[in-house]
Amino acid sequence: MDLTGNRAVLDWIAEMATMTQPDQMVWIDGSEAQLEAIRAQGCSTGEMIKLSEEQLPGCYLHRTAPNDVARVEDRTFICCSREEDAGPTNHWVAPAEMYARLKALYRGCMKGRTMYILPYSMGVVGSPFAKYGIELTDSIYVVLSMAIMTRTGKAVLDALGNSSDYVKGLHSTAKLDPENRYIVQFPEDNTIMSVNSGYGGNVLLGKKCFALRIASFLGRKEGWMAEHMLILGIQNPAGEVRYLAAAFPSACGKTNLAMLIPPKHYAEKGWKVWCVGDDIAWIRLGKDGRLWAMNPEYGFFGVAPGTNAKSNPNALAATRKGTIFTNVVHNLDHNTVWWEGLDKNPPHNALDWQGRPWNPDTSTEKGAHPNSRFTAPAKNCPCLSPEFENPTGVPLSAIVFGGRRAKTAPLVYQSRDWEHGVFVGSIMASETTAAAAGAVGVVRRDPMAMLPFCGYNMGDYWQHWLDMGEKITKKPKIFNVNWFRTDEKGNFLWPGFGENLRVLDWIMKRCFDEVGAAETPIGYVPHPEDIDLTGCGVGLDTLRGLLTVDRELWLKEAKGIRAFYEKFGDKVPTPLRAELDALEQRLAP
Ligand code: OXD
Ligand code: MN
Repeated sequence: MDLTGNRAVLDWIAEMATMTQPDQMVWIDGSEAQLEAIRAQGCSTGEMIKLSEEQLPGCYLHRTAPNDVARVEDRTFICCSREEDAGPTNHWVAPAEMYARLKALYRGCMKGRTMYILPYSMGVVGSPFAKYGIELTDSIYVVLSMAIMTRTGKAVLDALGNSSDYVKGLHSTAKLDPENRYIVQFPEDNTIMSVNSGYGGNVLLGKKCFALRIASFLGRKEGWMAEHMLILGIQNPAGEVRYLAAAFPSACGKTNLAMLIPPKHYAEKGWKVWCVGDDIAWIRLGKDGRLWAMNPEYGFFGVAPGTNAKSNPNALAATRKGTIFTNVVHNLDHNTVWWEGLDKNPPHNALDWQGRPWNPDTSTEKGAHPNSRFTAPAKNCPCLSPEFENPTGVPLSAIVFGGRRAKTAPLVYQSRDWEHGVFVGSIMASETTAAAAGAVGVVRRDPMAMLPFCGYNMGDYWQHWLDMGEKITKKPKIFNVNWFRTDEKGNFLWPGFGENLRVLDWIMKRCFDEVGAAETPIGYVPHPEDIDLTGCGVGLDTLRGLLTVDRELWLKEAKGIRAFYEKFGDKVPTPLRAELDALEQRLAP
């Protein structure tokens, strides 16, 4: 029986079913009983493996095809009518041509399969900030993962009513053919089409496809922002909680920062840190003139390797129940999971991420895929903010950008004002590490960490940031952090992890005019004595070194920025070009 009488919804589903020809269609109502039946169904085919109910209650293991283990940026498209609206950093094909290409791939692809109809909400159902989507999929893994990552079920359809304001998503694993894998956003049609993949980032359509690519497009149109940012609440000993949102490129410790554990010295004084979100922030202008951020998701899709009781005990705790693990090691003795960096006791009776016998002593390959993942309910996280379900989100005092730079960026600096802050976000960059394929130390620009996620021209996106700035009367202050400065031998100078709270403490004090700063050509840096170093093992001299701004390096950096901006031609907003000129002038000897 249909779960809605909404004509627009029913007509679209009928059209998709005519194209894909599923054997049967199942509406996901969001009930635990239905999800449990689907889990059992997944286990009966081997798609899901039930893990030890004693050690990992309600947890499952899933494996993707070996050729399908990550997001595929070269097969991800923004299909709007005009190519220039997608911009030079997105792949583009004219919508009609792409629809035709996809139609050929979808035709009959669900024969012999079930089409699941999954209504979901990004944000609290019924909130004025929430947006709704329906994902049609032939994958049980997708249904069960979306039920963790989003608020799912009939309540969403009830809230949608007869409105046609929802995002249409069609996903099929089809033949898992990498040559015909497509992740396509049609922002002008509120439509997402994903085919030939089963990997989370490509198929959990609420996440990157909707909550960033489509939502960033909608945000520009409607006057709000969809950002690739964590949201964090920092509670000081007075009990006051101040919030920030932060964007980092991958491999910069974003999830760890989102669930930071205060160092002993801070914990003893009564500091607490609350996670509102680990990946995506929808940010709106409140009636009070402040920016308000909410996390549209309901779970965490985190990288497993390296997650352990020391690096991120909160993330680990979140994975101890109701979690789906993908592409990790299966410990056959205990029917549990393991990954590199979990602990020093790899299982000896085990299967690797591809389901092959694996022995840590003799296998030359890693047991878990480096991009193996967990899909965990946010509610499991011990430091989840009490404001997580607040329909309007939390007020932002600071916006933080970051990257991995060995020498150039200081530990922290504050932008001069909003426009300069937008400039700082637009020049975000990380140096490649040995962990990724390719040359080490190459600077990759990733403005606002949105390069693969901006649903329109990046130049227009920067302009949107500037336009928002015009409207915000109580602007958050904008900062840049770099936890990764090294000495001559390549050793990290800053301990990172929980100790980063010392920097966030300074950032918050700046936002409330509680501390001074020193002006440099790139912005304001702390007076070293204003960062509390008690018990972190870093001396004042090292901190001084961490805060230096090397003019030569920055002049070189400015050249790199100029070359990067060239890509966007006259789409680069004039105020950002002016910021670059002004930076060069301030750096001039
Ligand atoms: C993610 C990503 O998976 O940014 O969150 O790639
Ligand atoms: Mn992300």
